[in-house]
Amino acid sequence: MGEQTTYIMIKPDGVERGLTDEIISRFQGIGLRMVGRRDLTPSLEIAETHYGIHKERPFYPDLIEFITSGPVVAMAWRGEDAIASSRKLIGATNWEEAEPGTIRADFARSIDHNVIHGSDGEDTAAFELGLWFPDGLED
Ligand code: IDP
Ligand code: MG
Repeated sequence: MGEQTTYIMIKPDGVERGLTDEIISRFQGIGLRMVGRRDLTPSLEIAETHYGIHKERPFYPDLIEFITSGPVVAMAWRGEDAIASSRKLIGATNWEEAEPGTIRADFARSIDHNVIHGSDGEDTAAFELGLWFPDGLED
């Protein structure tokens, strides 16, 4: 599989509920290392670029409003099979369908406020890392 870097973001609900340290320790627990972190409230522009793929979906306006509503923790995590193993750790989009022990099963309480984002493939990871970390990542 090889080493990959993926884009992970703790959404405003996760930050507000004080879940940042717990979530970071879960990523460390699957053997990944953090190679970038920015704490910021996303601008409308970065939010719309990040979620542009969902522009035609009915939930898009609420999604943009939510993701720009407060601070997020934008992170880059690197390691063996980082993209798929992160998605597995995060769990399904709908928390009611997420595997027990995943971050969303444990903490999310609605499909729209589901605590965390993770890139879903190599192309989206590259796109999202470039968007949120325009100055690059640590080695
Ligand atoms: P993902 O975050 O698991 O990759 P996506 O399908 O890429 O899920 O959707 C992006 C985000 O949009 C979700 O994490 C969730 O916050 C929101 N979302 C997705 N589907 C719905 C829906 O049916 N209703 C409300 N919000 C949704
Ligand atoms: Mg997605």
